[in-house]
Amino acid sequence: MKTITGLLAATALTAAATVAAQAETWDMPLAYAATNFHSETAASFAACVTEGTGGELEIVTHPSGSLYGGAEIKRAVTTGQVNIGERLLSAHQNENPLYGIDSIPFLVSSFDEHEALWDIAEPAVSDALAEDNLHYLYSVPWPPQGLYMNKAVESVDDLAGVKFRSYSTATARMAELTGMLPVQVEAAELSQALATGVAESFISSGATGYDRKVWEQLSHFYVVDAWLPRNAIFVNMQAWDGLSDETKAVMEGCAADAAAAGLEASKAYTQFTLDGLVEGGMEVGPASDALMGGLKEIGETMTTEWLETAGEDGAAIVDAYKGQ
Ligand code: PCA
Repeated sequence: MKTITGLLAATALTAAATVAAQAETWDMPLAYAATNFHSETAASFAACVTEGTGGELEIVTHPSGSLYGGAEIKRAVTTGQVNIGERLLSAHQNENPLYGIDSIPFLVSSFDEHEALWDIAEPAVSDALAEDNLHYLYSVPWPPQGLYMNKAVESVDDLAGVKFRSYSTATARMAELTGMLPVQVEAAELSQALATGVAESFISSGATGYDRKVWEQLSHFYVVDAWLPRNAIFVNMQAWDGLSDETKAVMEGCAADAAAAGLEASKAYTQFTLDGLVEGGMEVGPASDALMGGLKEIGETMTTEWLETAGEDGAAIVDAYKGQ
């Protein structure tokens, strides 16, 4: 009798311990504002996983760089300080040129072109992330990138000496080649950088200008469609390997839904935010032929530089895309 009671008690304890060990919470740092479509997509993804696992794995998002700033998120997930996060990949092009495949100037200018390139590039980028101890889950593009200024600009000559906020290797390089003065600033600190005069110009989507209400400091947005960079969501590799097959399947399903919903949200946010810039008082319109010509020339230099650093693997992706 004693033995049976003891056995039952032990079993109950083990069961309780198993439940306790299984119910986990993962913090998920995000760099962008809670109301941005990327953050909203990530919040839906997190809720989907929490619900799909019956609460065994709860994912809690932390937008606006409140847990880790954009620049720290990738390393925090690689090293396991957090198990999951979202990051703009092209900010890490200096670590691996493949992270900048989405920022080769004027290679793609529309969502459809961008998705065609990404379909080809995604497996290689996923492998690159695996080398950095990250399991790639999904990614979502930003709308096409245009030029924000505090004055009218007719040609690249007008850009000389302008203080420029960069967010990636490509944006910094473009600034250098146009004679601007780049300073790397996360979107979460963009309003402050503009208000204090640290920056007076930047390249980004209508989305980020809208999120940060940049009409308070800037006057012009030139539709340049230079590229569409992506935010990727990834999991620390050991954390991923430690999940049950059921949880992995839930995550993959939620990731596929999030990728599709995020793409649609990005498309919808494009015109909505350009309209918002106009409502805020900015002039939104195409760049002059002279400005576009100058930027495209610089884009060719940057394309050559990218191909040189990315080697055969990179060239194969670009060739496959162009050959379609
Ligand atoms: N917004 C992000 C990156 C690209 C974009 O459209 C930013 O400006 O930080």
